[in-house]
This record gives sequence, structure tokens and C-alpha cells, in this order.
Amino acid sequence: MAVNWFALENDIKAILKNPQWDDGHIGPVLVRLAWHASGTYSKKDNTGGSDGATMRFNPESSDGANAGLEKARAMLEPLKQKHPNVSRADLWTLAGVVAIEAMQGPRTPWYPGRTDKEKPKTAEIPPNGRLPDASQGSSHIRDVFYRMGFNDRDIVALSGAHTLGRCHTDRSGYTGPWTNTPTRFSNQYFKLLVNETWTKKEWNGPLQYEDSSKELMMLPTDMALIWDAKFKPIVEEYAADKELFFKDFAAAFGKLLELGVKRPAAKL
Ligand code: ZEM
Repeated sequence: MAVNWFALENDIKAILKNPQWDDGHIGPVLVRLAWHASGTYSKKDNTGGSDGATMRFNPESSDGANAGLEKARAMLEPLKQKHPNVSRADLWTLAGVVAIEAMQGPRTPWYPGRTDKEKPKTAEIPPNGRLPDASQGSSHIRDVFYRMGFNDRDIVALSGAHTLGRCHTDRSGYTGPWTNTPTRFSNQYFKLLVNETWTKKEWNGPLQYEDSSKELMMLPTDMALIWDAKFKPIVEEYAADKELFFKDFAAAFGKLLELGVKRPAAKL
């Protein structure tokens, strides 16, 4: 039954640097996996969330929002084989936590105890469409994150994860990184949102924004954070105070990874 968590964390750290992957690091895509596994939660009926590791099954596995995450799941599979008593649901969420810390971010509170569903009934797999759509605005963002039980401050803090990684035309249709440091966790995303001039990118792809260097990008949902009168002051706070962002991010990300997790209360 027991999992050697110390050894598992070290094994996760050992696979993060990967010269074959974007920017030489798989951390960002592991953070996206942890987020998409968890972000299907609905507090209305207590369905969705990371417990069950249901992203292995249709329709969740083929949700367009999850394009590319099969690669992230496959990269973690050898660690599941090496540590057979860890559930994939625990592994996917822990990998996001370990990745953020290894990329110089805060340590997120994380608790084990998720189990994997092996033959889930359709009703146990979250339907497509629960994850946010990057082409939309602040009312859609609020609909999606309020459904999970988050508030405006949590939404802005969580969005700061876009300091990491990049968009891929073959996954989401968008292209490019948000920051020049896509493998270092920081408040750079907020600083760029506030300080850069963002203009519409002229290309054949979906509407996205670019900075003056044309190397960095923002999605419409990222721009919504500075266009919305309630989100914007929070963006400014995090742009000015990295420690505050780290503290709020770790709390909100920890809450995200706990959504819908069913375990005996004593284990917490
Ligand atoms: Zn993301 N995200 N995200 N996000 N995300 C992408 C990539 C990454 C949205 C979104 O549509 C997209 C959160 C919130 C929201 C990460 C973490 C978190 C991509 C690019 C898109 C389109 C996918 C691709 O092409 O590979 C939207 C609309 C969001 C809210 C409104 C939250 C919350 C996150 C974590 C806490 C990360 C780390 C990536 C980079 C992945 C990579 O492969 O580099």
C-alpha cells in the first residue's frame, strides 16, 4: 500500500529537464495536466476533479481542451510503473506541485489519497466543455471558476501560471510563450500584462495578442484580466508583489487540486 513519497518526488524532479521537449523542460505541461485534471470540478453536483484520473477515458481524453496532455500522461507512466501503489490521480497532481517548486515557485499544499477509477460509468467522467475557452471574456471566466468554487482573487492568482510554458498550434491553435522565462515560475506574467502594449496578432490563427517584440503572447482570456475593472487591481497587486502572488497562488492551486477529492477526513 505504502508509497515512498520522497523517492517519488525525486523521480519526478529527475524527469523534468528534457532536451527533446519545449524549452528543455516538461514542467509547464505537467502543471497544465494537474490543472486540467482538477478544473472539471463542479460544486453544483460535486462531480469532476482530479479524483479517479478520468482523463484516461472518453469523452474527457478527447476533449479538445486536453489536446497534448496524452503526452504528459505518458511521460509520467514509467513513474506509475516504478511506484505501483501511487494512484495516477495523485501522481498527476503531485507532478504539477513538484514541477512548480522545481521551477522556483512556491510549494503548494498537497495531500495524497486519490484513487483511480478503472471502469468509470459515463456519469463518473466529466463532460467536455467544463474547462475555460481562451477566446472568451471575463463573464465566461467567472462562470467556469465560480462553478469550481473560486473567487476573483483566486482566478487572477491561478492565471499567473501562464508565466510558464507556451501555446502550440497543434494543441490549442494558439502560438507562443507568455514570458521570456517559460520554465521559471515568477510574477512576470502580471508585469507584462500591466507594462507591455498588447496588440492583435496579424495571422491566420485564432485571435491572440502580441507584445512590441512580437515574441510574447496573451490569449483573449489573459487580456480580460486587465480589461475587467475587478480583476485589474488584483493583477496590479501581483505585478508589484511577487511574494504576495506566490502565497496566494500556492493557496489557490492547493485548493484546485483538492476539488472533488473523496478521502477519509482523517488522512488530511
Ligand atoms: Zn492555461 N492554457 N488556461 N492555465 N496553461 C494553455 C497553456 C497552459 C487557459 C488556456 O486556454 C490555455 C490556467 C488557466 C487557463 C497552464 C496553466 C494554467 C494554453 C495553450 C491555453 C490555450 C495550450 C497549448 O496549446 O499547448 C485558459 C482559457 C485559462 C483560464 C481562463 C490555469 C488556472 C493554470 C494553472 C494553474 C500552463 C502551465 C500552460 C502551458 C502548457 C505548456 O505545454 O507549456
